Amino acid sequence: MDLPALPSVANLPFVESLYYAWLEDPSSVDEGWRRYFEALPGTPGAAPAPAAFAPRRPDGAHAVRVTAAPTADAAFQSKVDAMVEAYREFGHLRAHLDPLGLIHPAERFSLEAFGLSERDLDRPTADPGGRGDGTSSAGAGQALRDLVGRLEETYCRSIGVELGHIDDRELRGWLQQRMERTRNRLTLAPEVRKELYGKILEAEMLEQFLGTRFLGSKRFSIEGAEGFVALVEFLLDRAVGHGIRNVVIGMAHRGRLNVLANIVAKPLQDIFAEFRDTGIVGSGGGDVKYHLGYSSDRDTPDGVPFHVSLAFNPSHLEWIDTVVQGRVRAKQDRYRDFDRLRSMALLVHGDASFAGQGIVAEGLEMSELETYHVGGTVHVIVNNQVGFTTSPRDARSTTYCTGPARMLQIPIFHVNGEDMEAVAQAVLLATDFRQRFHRDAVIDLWVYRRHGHNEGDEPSFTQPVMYRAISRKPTLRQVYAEQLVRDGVLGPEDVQAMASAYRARLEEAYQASARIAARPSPQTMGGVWRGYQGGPLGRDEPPTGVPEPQLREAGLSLSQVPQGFHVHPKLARVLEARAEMARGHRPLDWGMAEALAYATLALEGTRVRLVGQDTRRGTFSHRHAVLFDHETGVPYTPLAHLREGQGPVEIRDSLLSEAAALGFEYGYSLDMPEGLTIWEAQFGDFVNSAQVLIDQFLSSAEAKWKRLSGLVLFLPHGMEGQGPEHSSARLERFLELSVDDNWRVVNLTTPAQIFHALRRQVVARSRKPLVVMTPKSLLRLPAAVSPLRDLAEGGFRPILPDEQADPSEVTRAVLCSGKLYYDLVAARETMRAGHAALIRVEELYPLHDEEIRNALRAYRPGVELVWAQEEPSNMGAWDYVDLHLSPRLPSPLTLVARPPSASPAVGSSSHHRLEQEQLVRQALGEPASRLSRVESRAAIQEH
Ligand SMILES: Cc1ncc(C[n+]2csc(CCOP(=O)(O)OP(=O)(O)O)c2C)c(N)n1
Ligand SMILES: [Mg+2]
Repeated sequence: MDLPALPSVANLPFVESLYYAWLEDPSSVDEGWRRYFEALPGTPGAAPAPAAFAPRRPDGAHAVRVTAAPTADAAFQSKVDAMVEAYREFGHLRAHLDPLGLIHPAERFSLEAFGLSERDLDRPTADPGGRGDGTSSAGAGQALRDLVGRLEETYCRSIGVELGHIDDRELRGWLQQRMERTRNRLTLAPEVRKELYGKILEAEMLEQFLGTRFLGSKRFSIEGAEGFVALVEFLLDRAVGHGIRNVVIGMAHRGRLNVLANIVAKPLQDIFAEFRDTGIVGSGGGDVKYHLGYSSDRDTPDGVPFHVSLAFNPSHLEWIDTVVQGRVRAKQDRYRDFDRLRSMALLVHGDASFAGQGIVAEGLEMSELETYHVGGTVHVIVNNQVGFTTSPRDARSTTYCTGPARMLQIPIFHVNGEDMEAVAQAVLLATDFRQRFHRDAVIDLWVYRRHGHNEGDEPSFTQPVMYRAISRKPTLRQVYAEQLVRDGVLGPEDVQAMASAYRARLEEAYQASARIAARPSPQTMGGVWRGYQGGPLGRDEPPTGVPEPQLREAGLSLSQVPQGFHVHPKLARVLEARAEMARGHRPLDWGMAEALAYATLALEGTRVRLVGQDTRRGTFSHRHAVLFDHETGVPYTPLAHLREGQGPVEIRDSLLSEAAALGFEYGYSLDMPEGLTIWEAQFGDFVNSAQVLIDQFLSSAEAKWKRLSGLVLFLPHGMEGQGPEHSSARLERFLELSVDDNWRVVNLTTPAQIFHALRRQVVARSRKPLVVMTPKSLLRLPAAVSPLRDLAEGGFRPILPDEQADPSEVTRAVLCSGKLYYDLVAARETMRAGHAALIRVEELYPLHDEEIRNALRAYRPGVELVWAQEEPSNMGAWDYVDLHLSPRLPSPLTLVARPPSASPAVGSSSHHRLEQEQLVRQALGEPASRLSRVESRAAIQEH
């Protein structure tokens, strides 16, 4: 008999009862259980005094621990055990975390609560670590009094640790042991204390310098949390010790300037020059100084450079999180760091943001998924106990601001930000935990905010009590200096000398900044970005065709599976069709052309990463990029097995998130310019869940931060009678944001076009995001196919002129984009409307007006011009086309569209069909019939 399930928290009582039954009479339990118990260490056959069962699963999932049947001493010990567990689980409530002393720790545990009393204090306790399960080390054989003292120190001093939510015993055991052995205290060497003090000093002095020299300028001071800068420094040192060679820091406003200057070594004079704000900003407009990123190399003992980047960020606080993680994943992939131990993300959060912004929870949920794994992220919350003017009681429902992190099997260290030894211990535990278990860890740094939210803000309007306490507090620099002098680490003259030296640096940089005439431009085109370009896009299309023999070979490998693989019967036909397409016996559909784009790029060595909801199969079942053995369920990705040495191909399903998921892929594209990185929405309608990524990053990163991205967005779009929420990717919004060649927006009609558009993303030297309105019904439309030849020749075609219409008959030229074209072609056929030419605008941005005019030259002058779209007239491309294309056409452009509407589509599919028929008739210039919800109006020609 197989075991019903491995022991887990859920079935522990059941397993224990079986165990005792087995001890009494081995034959009373099933054979499977018998074998299991017999195999346990220390329990050979006969009944031993059971200690504990070591964790049996390599992943450390729940192991069983069974204690002996109670005796007099055992009864005492079990009370002690209960007390130990209480300290481990609830000790954090009693920790002294608040440097302001306004939040009072909970009452001390009473011995009586555990059935113990003062009289027991000198009784020896058993070593909880002696159980052999490696889960405890609270102290060997010590008296209860000493044990309580040790637990108080470990769990209730300046570090409160949350472990109660971790049900994986290996993780818990490791953490407990690390903390209990050391009493959660780290003795720092004098040089380290001095180094930490140096950072605290720099943090405070920089803020004060900025505050006096640039009075009233916003800088989102870190004062009150100066220990944070020392924490980051200590963490980076620790990271170097672990062999980490890349850290990407993501953080919002608070303390960014300090991290820029004192951690990533952005030259002080450049920062000051930005404060002086003289001169005109360069192209794009740039961004405020506290949003800019910077990176630099640090020296390491082994001479291998250690690269630290602070990512740029928009004001939107936590939205940078998964962008940073995506960057780290790309670095890990590039350097083949598959253990994900040499590059690390450090995310710095605000207390209010961490609790309030849902993207945090999305990001945490991603952390253990193979698609998004980065080997664990260290999170630091600069918990100044306020968000702008909002107090914690209005900012969250959870006990701590770290509440969302409790869903993961990771430790949360709450630490008093004024106890530097405790801060260092928390950093040590967090980084060691990350390196050891490849999981996230959270440090909640309890500090305060010395001033208002920004420097012009008066905080005592809303937090009078807190600010009275703050005004009485000496700075951490003062407190720590006194401590170090008291401990003989520094002399008073050293303290003075360190301050003078930094003041001199500040002064010198300030003078130098006066000589900087132009605002420094961000340096972003180095490293892996060398050779790529942003700025204006040429209108010449690079050749992206691939010779037919190569297409054929790639196509045939796509239709093959390994020996013994059981293909789903329905997919066998799909694979056969693909083979026929590859042989040129049948034209290519969209799915095949898309797959060939990936395959040919991979064969050229390009890395391909495509992630989205249900992307492996494809929402519309067109892709089947990953096949599942019909018998075993084992997946197989033909694209990843084209030949030795090909570029890696990752096609993965995302978690059900748009915001965090898109952020991650965007981040990936920032560090993988040579790859093809694609994020796919389930339906384009859902992309607005990630609107911040579109507005703040994709469309404007080049303008603000000079950071390029070649990310592709697949957004299924088209009116197909599926109702208001399954019709529109809001093309109009992308077009509204289109300017200065900031990206490309396409709405394609043929398989060859997606093939070339995807290849162009890699083949071209320019890197711009590509927004693709992808098809739904076209995936299966027999007319929407391309011959293999079209993939072999030429490149992407922004405009597809009408190759069927007889120019001499044409009196009306209909410009359109996307799937409506096929409806128009079919109607033209049935209605014998040969007078209408159909010109497809495949790339809407950048606009190819010259090519459109060229296409129109085939027809007689004065031909009637129509823009036809299936979207309501207040949506789709019309406003954009009217504004940017109409003035560049030889005659007025008339609109045919659905009438303006608050929602993108009707909720009835038959109503949709009627509307569509009507729309098509009108576009072709046929009289409208009864039902006229379709709008036709002339655009006002401006010239
Ligand atoms: C998405 C978003 N909403 C609101 C704001 C405005 N805002 C900026 S900082 C802030 C408070 C943040 O508090 P917290 O996370 O605790 O960070 P702190 O400023 O205290 O360091 C708010 C509400 C913003 N920048 N972005
Ligand atoms: Mg805050």
